[in-house]
Amino acid sequence: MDPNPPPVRVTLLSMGGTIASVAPAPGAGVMPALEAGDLARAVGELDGVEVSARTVRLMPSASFAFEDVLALAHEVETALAEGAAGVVVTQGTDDLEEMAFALDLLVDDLRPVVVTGAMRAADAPGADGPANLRAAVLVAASPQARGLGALVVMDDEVHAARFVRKTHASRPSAFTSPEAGPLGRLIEAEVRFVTRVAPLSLGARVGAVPPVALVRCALGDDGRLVGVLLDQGYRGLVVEGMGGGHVPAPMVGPLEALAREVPVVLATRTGSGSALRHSYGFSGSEIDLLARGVVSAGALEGLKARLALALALGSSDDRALVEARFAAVVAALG
Ligand code: DAS
Repeated sequence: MDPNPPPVRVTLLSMGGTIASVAPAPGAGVMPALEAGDLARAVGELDGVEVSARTVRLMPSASFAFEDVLALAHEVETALAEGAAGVVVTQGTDDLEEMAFALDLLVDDLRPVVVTGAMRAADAPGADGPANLRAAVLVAASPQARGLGALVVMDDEVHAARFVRKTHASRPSAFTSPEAGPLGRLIEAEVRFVTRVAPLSLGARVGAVPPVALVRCALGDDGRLVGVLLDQGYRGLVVEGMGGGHVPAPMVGPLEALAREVPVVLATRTGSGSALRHSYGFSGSEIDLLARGVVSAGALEGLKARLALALALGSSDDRALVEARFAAVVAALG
């Protein structure tokens, strides 16, 4: 065995968010200000790991557009092509679960891509950013983290991008995987996995991503919003139905009309579990909607179903191919 193995190279790509935020003046609201190098310095030395840092964006995650998503995926691929053993992305936590899932679908590589952030600003007492980033670097450098798709590391837990959600507005433990639990944990700076998932990929290059709407249906909804989507330029819709995937009867007509023109996907608004396929037969039930050309999101929750559909639409103009790529992602989640 080599007594002095070369260091494991991890690339840190920073996008802004709370982990990079400080107050510009006493009492002012925090803003993204720290560069990737500042974040890397806060982590300190890690035995056997060499971190190189690059700032890609310095912005709140709520303002990311698909152009930012595709640019980040390109940066990740570049870092891997340059020989990194793994990549860590730091960003705001507001839509971190979406970015992580997009990277899962876009980056086709067995090496770990780990997304992290912070719930407390860099200048706050008990700031969680440095600890989260240190844990994320350890996971990105770990051979055990290979082949698991994109991962999210927060609060010493390792989550699969496909399952993780931000389920609290402010606690450092805001990230959970309601359906599956974390894949692993960090204990005494050691990465320990309790379960594994197979890698996931859209299997296609993605260009310009057209607008896809996400509509959560609610008691008394009459579907008038669905009726205007096409004129507003939307090229797909994910509807989060009640329970197993049910909508009020007046929404059925608008959904069927829209599904004749563009892909319409049915998810559940419950936050966990799968959209049903063959249990209920009333008007507005999942059986009724699927028979009218709506497509099931299966176990994909609304936000992730929207991403998968949007990226699939960005990969082709052929509707059948788009729906096949979307269905393959749904099938991979079981
Ligand atoms: N909510 C902040 C964060 O957790 C802001 C953001 O998402 O950019 O990072």
